[in-house]
Amino acid sequence: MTDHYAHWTKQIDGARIAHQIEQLSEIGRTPQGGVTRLAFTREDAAGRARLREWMSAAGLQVQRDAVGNLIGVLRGKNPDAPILACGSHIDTVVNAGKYDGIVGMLCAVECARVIQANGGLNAPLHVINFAMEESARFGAGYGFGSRVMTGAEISKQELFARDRSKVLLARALQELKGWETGAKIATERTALAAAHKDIDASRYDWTRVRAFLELHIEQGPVLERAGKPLGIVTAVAAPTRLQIILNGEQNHSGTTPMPLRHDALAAAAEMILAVERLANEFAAQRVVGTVGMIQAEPNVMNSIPGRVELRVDIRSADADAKRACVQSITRALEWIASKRGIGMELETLTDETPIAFSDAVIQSIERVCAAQNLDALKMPSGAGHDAAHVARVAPAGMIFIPSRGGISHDPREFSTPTEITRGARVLLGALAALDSTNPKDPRADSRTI
Ligand code: HGY
Ligand code: MN
Ligand code: MN
Repeated sequence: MTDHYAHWTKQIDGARIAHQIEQLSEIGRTPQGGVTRLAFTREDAAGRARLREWMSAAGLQVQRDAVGNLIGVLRGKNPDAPILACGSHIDTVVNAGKYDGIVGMLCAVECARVIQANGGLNAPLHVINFAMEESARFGAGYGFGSRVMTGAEISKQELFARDRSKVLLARALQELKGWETGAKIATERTALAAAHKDIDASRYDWTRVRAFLELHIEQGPVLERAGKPLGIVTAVAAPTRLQIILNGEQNHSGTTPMPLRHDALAAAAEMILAVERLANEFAAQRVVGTVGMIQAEPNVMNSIPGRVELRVDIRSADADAKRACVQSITRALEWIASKRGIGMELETLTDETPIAFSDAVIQSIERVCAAQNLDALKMPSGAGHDAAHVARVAPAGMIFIPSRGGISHDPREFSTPTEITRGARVLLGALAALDSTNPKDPRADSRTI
């Protein structure tokens, strides 16, 4: 198969991308060698400032929407042609690796640089850095910036979410905006109204977009175990996230006989094991269940814990299996709470539907992989990505590169410069292929499962 775009893709400068990854990873470096650049913090602002410099240097006209999404624009030869878009995120979880989101974002900028150096595409190119992709700071749904851009409802409960320092999400949004634009920072009291106004102002018109592509590290072991150099993502698992508050009875740990106890932490322990057991029962449908957060009060050695808060993350690309598993888990938690005489408040923080990517975009990526003699594997994504939110409103697709040992959200996260450069070349090839006027319009078939 002829690689019509080889003259472009060989201009991808892998060394530049590798250098930028290292530079970005210095911002928010942790003692363990990881990176913590939580969304809307000073570290995030510093990382975004560095990214903006690279986007401008690549020839992109960078705009910032009111919630902080950065949109770099490269004019096309035909300004009225449907837009091609690509991008990812650069905010991180706590003590993260240096590749999650960052690889896709920097490779998108490098593609823009090569495209600009070669006179541009027929279509306008939009390179997007989505704000707050990670839910690590405020613990609700992931992909805040992409949900805002794609018109998803942002609940008051999410805007009122607080981080560990009790900062309101709505206020953190205003702080970043104040640092980056000089706008007056809203007070906590006025932050909610200001946030709603900024959200409404940040809806992006995806009807102008022909296709959106995101390159990302796999964050799992599938490609490495299959010995494949690349993944073409078919679907993205979606999370259902629960907040569980357990109200037992705080008491003296030395004087309270065992039969008289209502120990909220012991109940939580039984519930955590129930989540693991029941998720395992749906493992064949690739359901996963995790209790990643726990807070016990008063959290001292000689008091029986009276109150515990848990956060549960249940995911699958199979909507029916996920629903059945969530129902089983909910019943099990209710039974445990009742058996132990513990009060339980269960709140659904987010309940998203898995999505399938556009067949036309998947086929474009497949053709590019074949032209570049790459044996790619079609696979679902267990992790959530901004592209999953975009796929609800426009034809979208994703390209994966392998993660060493399948590790992610950890300082050991690693992909080689060769794998990263290979991913950038496929991303560039797919943008060029989608730019030509002849393929079937990808808008025809985006759908959810
Ligand atoms: O949670 C996720 O799947 C992603 O890392 N935001
Ligand atoms: Mn992540
Ligand atoms: Mn990511």
